[in-house]
Amino acid sequence: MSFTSVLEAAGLDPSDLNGGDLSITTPIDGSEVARLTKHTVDDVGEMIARAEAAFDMWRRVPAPRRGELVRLISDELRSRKDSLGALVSLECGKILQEGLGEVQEMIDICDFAVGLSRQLYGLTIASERPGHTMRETWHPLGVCGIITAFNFPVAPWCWNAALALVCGDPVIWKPSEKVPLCALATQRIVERAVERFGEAPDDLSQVVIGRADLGRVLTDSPGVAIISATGSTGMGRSVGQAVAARFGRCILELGGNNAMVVSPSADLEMAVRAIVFAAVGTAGQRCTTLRRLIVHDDVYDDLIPRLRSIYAGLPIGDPLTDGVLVGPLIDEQAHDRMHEALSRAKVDGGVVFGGERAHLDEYPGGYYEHPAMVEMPTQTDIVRQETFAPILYVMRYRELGQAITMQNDVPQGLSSCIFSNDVRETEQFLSMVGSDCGIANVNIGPSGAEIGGAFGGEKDTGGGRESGSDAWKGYMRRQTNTVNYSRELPLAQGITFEV
Ligand code: UN1
Repeated sequence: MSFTSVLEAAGLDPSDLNGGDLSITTPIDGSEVARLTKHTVDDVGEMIARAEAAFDMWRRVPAPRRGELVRLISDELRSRKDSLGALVSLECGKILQEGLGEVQEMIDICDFAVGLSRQLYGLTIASERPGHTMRETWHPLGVCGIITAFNFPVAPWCWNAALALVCGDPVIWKPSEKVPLCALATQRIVERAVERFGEAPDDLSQVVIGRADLGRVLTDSPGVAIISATGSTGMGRSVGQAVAARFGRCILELGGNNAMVVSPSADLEMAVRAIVFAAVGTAGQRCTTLRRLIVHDDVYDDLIPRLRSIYAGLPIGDPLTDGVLVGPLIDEQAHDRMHEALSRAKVDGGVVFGGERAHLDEYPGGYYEHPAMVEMPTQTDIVRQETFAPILYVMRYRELGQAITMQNDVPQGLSSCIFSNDVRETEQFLSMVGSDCGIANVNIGPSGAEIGGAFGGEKDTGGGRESGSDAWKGYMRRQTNTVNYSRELPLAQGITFEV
C-alpha cells in the first residue's frame, strides 16, 4: 500500500496537502507525507465566533434530532472504517488492527450517544413547600474545544464530539500537530454526515491545524465553554490553569503509570497474554499502557521467563504489514526518552531485557524498538514517571497490602488491574482501600477500555471522565427549577417575611 493511496482512500487529495509550512511525516520511515498550512491565531478567533453562532442554532434543535446527526456520522464511519484505520496506522504508527480498533471506538461512542440523545434525564425532587415542584434540567453548555494527542488521533475526539453534539454543543478540534491528517479525514466524514442531515448549522464541527499556541487561543477564550484535553500531564497542567483562570470547564485525561498485580492464585497463561498486549501494544504509547508489573514472590520465577521468551520473538516492523505486533515510536524524541529512561533504570539497579533499536538499516528514519522489560529492585523515581515507550518495569511483592501501596505510590492514577482468582484479594483491590485509579480491573489488563464506562483517572491524570456512563453531564449545564403552582408564597426554611 503506497502512502498516497492511503491518503486518497481516506478521502484526502494529496495535491491539496502540500505547500504549507507544517511538515507531516510518517513514523513508518520518517518520510514526509504532506505539508499543511497552519491556521493563524486570528483564524482560530474567527472559528470560535462562528462556533458560537452555530451554538445559538444547534441548542434549539431537539436532542433526539441532534442524535440523528451522530447516527449519520456513525454510518459514514462504518463505511470508511478500513480507510480511516489505515490512515491512523500510517500517521501515528500503530498497527492496522489497533488503527481499526480506534475507528471502532468512534462507531461505538456514536451509537452510545445516539441512544443518549433520548436519555438526557434530569431528576424530579420533592419540594418542602406545598404546591411546589422541583426538578433538574440539563441544557446545552456552549462551544466545546477538544485537544487530542498523537497516540490516539481519532477516538478521543469522538468520545467528546459525539457526546457534545447530542448535548447541543458545537465542537472545535485541535489535534496534535503530529497527526492532523486523521483529523482532516474525520472532518470530511462529518461533513458528509452534515450534508445528509441537511439542517445543521454551518461550523458545527471545525478543525484547527497548528501547534500549541493555537490550542492556547481555545483555552483562553471565554467563547469556549468547555475544554476537553487528552495528553501529557504537563500539557494538562497549563490547559487546566488557563481554563480555571476564566472559570471555564475542563475535562482532563492525562498521563498514566498503570500497574498490574499478579497474585499467587493468578491464571498465568491469561496474565501473560494480557501483559504482552498491554505493555507492547501501540508500542507502549497508550495512556493506559501497562508500565509496572508487581509480581508475588511465589510466581515470579514462573512468570518472568515466560514473558522473556515472548518478548524475544515479538514481530516488530511496518505497522501496515500483517502479523506485525509492534510498530515504530512516533519520533526521535520518543526514542531518546526511552533510552534515557533505560539508562536511568540501570543506574538504579535495574536489569534490562530487550530495549535495543530495531530495523535501523531498513528504516534509518523510523524509530523501531525492541520492547524492554526491566527488573527493578524497588520502585525508584524513573519507575514513578510515565515514559511513553514500551518499557515494562517488574517488581516483587510478598503481601497484597504492600502491592497495593506500590500500585498507588505514583503521581498518576489512570488504570490498574489485578490477576487473581482469590475473591478476597480482588475485592480488596477494588475497595476504598484498594487501587486509587479511575479504572481498576480484575483478570484483564489496564488498557483497551470499552466506551461504555467513564474513562479517566485521578491525581496527575487530571480527574476528568469522558466517554460512557454519565460523562455526558460534563457537556451540559445543570439547572435547578422550582415551580410554584399554588396561590400562596411560602418561603423555604419556614421563614416569615410579611410585607
Ligand atoms: C489513550 O491512550 O489516550 O483504554 C486512550 C484504552 C483505549 C483508549 C486509550 N480505549 O486503551
